[in-house]
Amino acid sequence: MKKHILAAAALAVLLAACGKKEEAAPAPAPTPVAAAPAAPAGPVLDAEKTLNIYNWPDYVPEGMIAAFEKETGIKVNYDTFETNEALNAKLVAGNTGYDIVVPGTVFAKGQIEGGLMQPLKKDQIPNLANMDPAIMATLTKADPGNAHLVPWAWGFTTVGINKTKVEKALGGMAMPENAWDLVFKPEYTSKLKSCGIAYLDSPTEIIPVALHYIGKDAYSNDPADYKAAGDMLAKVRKDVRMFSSTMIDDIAGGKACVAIAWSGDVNIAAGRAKENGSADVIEALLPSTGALIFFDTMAVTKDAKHPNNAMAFIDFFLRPENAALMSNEMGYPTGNKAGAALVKPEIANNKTIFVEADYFAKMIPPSSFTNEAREAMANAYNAFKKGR
Ligand code: SPD
Repeated sequence: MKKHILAAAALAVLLAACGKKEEAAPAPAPTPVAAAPAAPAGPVLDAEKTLNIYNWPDYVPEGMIAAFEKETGIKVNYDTFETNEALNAKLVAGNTGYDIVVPGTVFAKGQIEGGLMQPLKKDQIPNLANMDPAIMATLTKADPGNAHLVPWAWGFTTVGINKTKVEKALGGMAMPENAWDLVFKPEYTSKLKSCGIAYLDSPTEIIPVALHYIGKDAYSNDPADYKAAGDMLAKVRKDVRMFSSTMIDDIAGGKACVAIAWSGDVNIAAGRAKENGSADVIEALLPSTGALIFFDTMAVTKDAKHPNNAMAFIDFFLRPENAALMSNEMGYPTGNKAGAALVKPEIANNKTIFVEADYFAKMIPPSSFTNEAREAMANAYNAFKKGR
């Protein structure tokens, strides 16, 4: 394009020169050469070429951070945390040293209200335009005006199984209609304990699914409901082999045959088991009463030392090809509409990644808990875990 403009300008000068010779007229004013369009401005970056990111494990495609570093010259320090509780404790303590963190919206709402995050500089994130407006509208419940949060991915908390091992352990007993029975109903857990039942090790992961199972609001803020959930959980406590922070490897490596786990992590475990030579079928189930949706979101901490580098990374991640890569490699759906269009057909058509509309309608959307409720929930969870 630039070449064409310059060529046209040169041609105009040449024609003007030719005309002057033929007509011997007074020299015309020199034809102005069209100015070349300004090169597009690069991203605004901080003087210190560093970016500190704190994210969940197994969530970033291989090579993505290196590609950002190569393009921008920014050195990324990338650390991981296993639970929302762990991230929240760091944020509340302050001076995290992190620029970008990736809380679930269940916690992010309180973190925004507590002034722990800074508003996005949206003019530095043009790729926000690629996001699915429906998802962004959903996020306004946690983040009015979409001022602070940008989705990394979404997914759901569900039951993951090693089908091969579960069928064997059930020994002819049919699979339940509601997959939550596999982890909450003594009739099933008493059989499945032989091949390993694993729960995510976090109060805000287990109590909400337990509440949902007993027919209560998964996001109840009422401690009496946690007591009811605790009573139900107590009946299966002896059958639970582990509370896991390394669920992918625990499923893939055969320590657990059934788990309360995150959808994409079960898909990663399936791939990892295959890579390790296992022929077992591992899958994320879609419980008949619904699974719990979560949104994990990028946010810039209030005391981020490299806020502009953070905005540049967010914009980089929101490029359609990068959002698609996240879904393709990590097995979680992207909330990036332009990116979703580039997802590989085998991922786009996997109903445990991009769930179908009729199942989506059954799923439980995220909400949030008060600080007091979270404390009561942690007490109920710890008592359950200790078997008291
Ligand atoms: N491997 C990535 C796991 C991300 C899980 N985030 C889940 C938050 C659910 N509340």
